[in-house]
Formats: sequence, C-alpha cells, structure tokens
Amino acid sequence: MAAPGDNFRIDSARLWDSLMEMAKIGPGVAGGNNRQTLTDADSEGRHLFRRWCEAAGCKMGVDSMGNMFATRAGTDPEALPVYIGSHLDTQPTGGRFDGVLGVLAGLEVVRTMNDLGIRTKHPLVVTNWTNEEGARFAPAMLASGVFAGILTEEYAKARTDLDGKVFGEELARVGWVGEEKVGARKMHAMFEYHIEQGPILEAEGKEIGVVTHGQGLWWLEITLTGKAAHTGSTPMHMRVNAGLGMARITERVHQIAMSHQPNAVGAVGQVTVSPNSRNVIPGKVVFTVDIRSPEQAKLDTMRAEVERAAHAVAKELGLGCAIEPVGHFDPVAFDPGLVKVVRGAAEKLGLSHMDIISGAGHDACWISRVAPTVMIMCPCVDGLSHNEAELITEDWAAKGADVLFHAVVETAGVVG
Ligand code: HGY
Ligand code: MN
Ligand code: MN
Repeated sequence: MAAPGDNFRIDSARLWDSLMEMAKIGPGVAGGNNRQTLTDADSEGRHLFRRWCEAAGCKMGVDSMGNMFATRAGTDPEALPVYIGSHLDTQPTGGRFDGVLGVLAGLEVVRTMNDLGIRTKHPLVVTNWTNEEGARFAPAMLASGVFAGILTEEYAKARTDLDGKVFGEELARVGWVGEEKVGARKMHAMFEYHIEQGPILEAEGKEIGVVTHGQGLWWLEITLTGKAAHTGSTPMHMRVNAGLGMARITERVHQIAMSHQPNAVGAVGQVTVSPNSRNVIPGKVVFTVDIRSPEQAKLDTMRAEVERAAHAVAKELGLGCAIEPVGHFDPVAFDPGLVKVVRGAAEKLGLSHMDIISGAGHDACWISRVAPTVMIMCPCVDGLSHNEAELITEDWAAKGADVLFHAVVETAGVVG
C-alpha cells in the first residue's frame, strides 16, 4: 500500500534542461565539456548555479576553498543539515554529466520540494565541491579533502598546474574565495548522486546503483631523468632514454594490475616529456601512475610492486628515478544506515537496483570521514566517462534523482 508521497517524482524535463543549460558553459571540442576548475568557464558555471539556487529560495554560502553551499531552511534551525553534493568542474575532455548530475539533481530536489510545499525538519544544503577532478590541480577531491581535514588548506592552495599557475591565486582571480572557514560546517548526512562511469549497471540492466563502497587509489608521480641527445647521430648503446623508461614502466603498471584481477586497475594518464622534440631523445619524463582496488592489501601491494618495477627499469637504463605520491585514499565503506535508506527508496519506487562499489573516486569518499555519507548511481552508455561522448538517458537521470529525492526526504524528515 503506497504511503502519502510515495508517488512524488522530480521534474525530469526541468532537470534535463538544467543539465543541458550548464553544458553550454565551457564546451568541449566534441560535444562534451572542458570546464576545468578555477577557469573562467568554471566561474561562469558557478554563477549560474548560484542564480538558480537563489531563485529556488536558497541562501548561498562559500568557504575559503570555494566550496559552495546552497541552504534551504528546515523547520528546526538546530538540526544539522542534510547535504547533497558533487562537483561542477570537468576533465579537459570531460562529459556533460560527471559531477554535474549530482549537483543539479540536488537543486532539483529543492525545486521539487518547493513545488510540493514540503517542509523538512533538517535544512538541506546543495553543494558544489571545488576541484573534484584533480585534472588541472592534483590531487583529485582536493577541496573536499581539505573540508574533511585530510589535506591542509595551505597544501591545497600551493598546488600548481602544468603552466605553473597556483591554486590559491587562481581561486582569488576568479573571485571564489569565500568567507566561511573550510570544514567548519557539520552535517547530519551527505548524499552524492553520480553516473557510474563504468559498464556494470547498464550491462546488468539495473536502473540504480546502491553504492556500498568506494575503491581506494594511489597516484604516483614518477620523474625519470636521462640525457637529451640527437635521435639520429647518437648510437643506441650510448643513449640514456627517459622516454623508453616511461614506456617500459607503463607496460609494467598494466601487467601489475592484470596480475591482481578481478578488482584492480592501473594506468599511466598524464605524461610530460622534455624537451618533447621530434629529433631529441627524451632527457626527462614526468608521468602519473593511477592504481586502484577496493581491497586495501591489494592496493598497497600494487603500490610496492610499481615502485620496485620503476626503480628496476631506471637502473637497467641508467636513469635517475624519483617517485612522489600525489594522491591517495583508502577504500571507503559508506554509511550502512544510509545505504539501507537508498535501497529502500529504490524498492519503494519499483526501480531495478544492485549494490555496487564505485570505481571512480568522489568527494563522498572524503566526506564519509566526517559525516554519514552514501552515493547513488545511474547507468551510463557503454560505461564511458572522462570522454566527451559520455552519455546518459533522461530517464536514467530522473530515476536516480527520484531515489535521491525520497532518500533525502526520509533523512531530513518531513514536517506538517
Ligand atoms: O579520479 C577519479 O576517480 C575522479 O573522477 N576524480
Ligand atoms: Mn565525478
Ligand atoms: Mn570525474
């Protein structure tokens, strides 16, 4: 027997329109987005989000890391808020839904509550976390990591991009240094709704992912130092080729991940070759290894194996080798009580669902250290993400937002 409100649904067309409107800001070259953190495009997207939130009656707060918090008042000002957050920044060749779906679905929950005249005991706070992607300024989940007390604000603001721009200066340049002390806010709960960014839900024909865990991650930045020399006149036995070293280590990273199947991954994503000239043997290569697993022991073993392999290759080729961890978080278990609420919402709505472990990292992984946190996922086409062709259907987007709506209503408590 349906209880009052069980038939409430968000406004699917309004959510989709907002996603398409936001996607016009910081367009990519192939239909996706390039709205990297603390660029003018990121700032333009933030202003649009602020306008939408204020039009929905929310009060916007911003902290010293640029994290944005749009508050819809509850009936009990003493009650800690329920947060609904994700990120508006994208990869350089990002999709239109990674992160954005979670922020705008949070706004849609507020808009739907306004439409239905729903009042909640706990306030709601729709959140945009600064620099989730870590593409421009490593590591990923930078501002949520500072909020959770894992990273210091000083470390974060000193991070530089490949052009040498400094995070703290860019945050000031775009005008998003807020008044609030980062991390001062306390939470009753936090929800993050996100596309899966993997193929499981679509392959299994499930509409909802109930995210029980997030896998852990290491980002290791490896610097190989050889000798730049002429590619034509330098005999092979006299070369000290940093590019060859990077290639061999890239292959070893792949082999190490494959040796830890079924749930380990590894790749090299970012490579800076110098002098990066067609007819010069690379004298120096700086590259980032990304390894992940939901199992702590496996993750730590892979890190040790990658470091051993890198030093062995460097020794073989006579290269200098320095390894710096530039990103890390352990596998995370989300709040079992909230996982149950999300699963119950999917069941109440009659949506097919399955428990899933998040392959990607998310702000929720850090926030779970300071508040009960859970994630909800919707499928994405071919599991493709961090690619401009990233795609979801309006139906998938709406069904996940309906689960978010019902889970938030249950957690925030409806009054009157
Ligand atoms: O790297 C990640 O997993 C996230 O997309 N930033
Ligand atoms: Mn994301
Ligand atoms: Mn991402």
